[in-house]
Amino acid sequence: MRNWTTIKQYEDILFERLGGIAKITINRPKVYNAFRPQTNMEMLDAMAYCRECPEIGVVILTGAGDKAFCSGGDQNVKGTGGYIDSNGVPRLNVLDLHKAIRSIPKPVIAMVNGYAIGGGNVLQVVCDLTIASENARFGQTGPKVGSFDAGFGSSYLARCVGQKKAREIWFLCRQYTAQEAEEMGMVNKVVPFDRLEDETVEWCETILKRSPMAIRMIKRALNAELDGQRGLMEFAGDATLLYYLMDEAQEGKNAFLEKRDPDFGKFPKFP
Ligand code: S0N
Repeated sequence: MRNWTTIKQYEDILFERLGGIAKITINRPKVYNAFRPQTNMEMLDAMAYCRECPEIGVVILTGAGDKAFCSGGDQNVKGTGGYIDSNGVPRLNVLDLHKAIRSIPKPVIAMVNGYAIGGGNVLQVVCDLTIASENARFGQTGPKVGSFDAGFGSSYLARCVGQKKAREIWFLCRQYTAQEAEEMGMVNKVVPFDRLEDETVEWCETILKRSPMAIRMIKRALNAELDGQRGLMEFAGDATLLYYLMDEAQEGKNAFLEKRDPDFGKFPKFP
């Protein structure tokens, strides 16, 4: 057992860290870690913390217990127009979580400890990497239970497993074993359940030894291809960040503050 420290208390999730690793655990085992609007709001809050905290370099997303990673939207609160939260407002705010996972410039690893079904499967698909235990089961249920995800749950799934397989997953709503999920490219690695956390932490520790800027740029590049103008904007934003780190950009600012013409001539003009 590792000594995780609680970062913040929530009702639906656990939020902990171990050095540079943050772990967000959906903690609703009675409903197989299905999410309600509040669950997503809490995960968004935790993701915002992970983004802002300079010591955190990688985020693990998992579910409590040994039955489920996440079984998608909580069917008990599914109403007309979305999942109904405590003030009666229908929401589909898991989509905001998908955007946060894509956008955070740090790797997010799904640690799949059981069923990843419906919106739960979409959640692991959206993560940068997936490590699953042998008991994990994957699948979409939308066309069976009256929902669908035409966002990353379709387009990015197809990038991972191919168009034909993605159509099979959505049209037939079957379940797939962890091994099948690995073979089709939806999972990076499958390990015995009692190895799951150790294996995931080892992957995190390896990532933490790598260059954070290089990781950030490669995540942006891999996202940009699918994310259109938004992906390009985030990639471009990081190009600006790199430029701001250069003496050349400092010269422009310094010249303005010193009320003189900038001397950009001294900077190299690379081929
Ligand atoms: C996970 C399954 C396969 C497990 O089956 P098993 O082992 O037979 O256990 P059960 O007895 O069925 O379940 C155990 C207990 O857990 C409760 N429960 C399970 N899943 C849910 C759930 N999603 N909501 C509420 N409760 C759940 C059971 O009721 C049971 O409780 P008790 O013991 O009290 O009876 C099996 O449980 C299963 O198939 N679950 C349902 C999976 C599902 O269909 N999920 C919803 C799919 N839809 C979405 O997720 C939509 C998501 C969404 O919001 C969205 C919207 C727009 C764009 C994108 C998305 C998106 O997809 O992300």
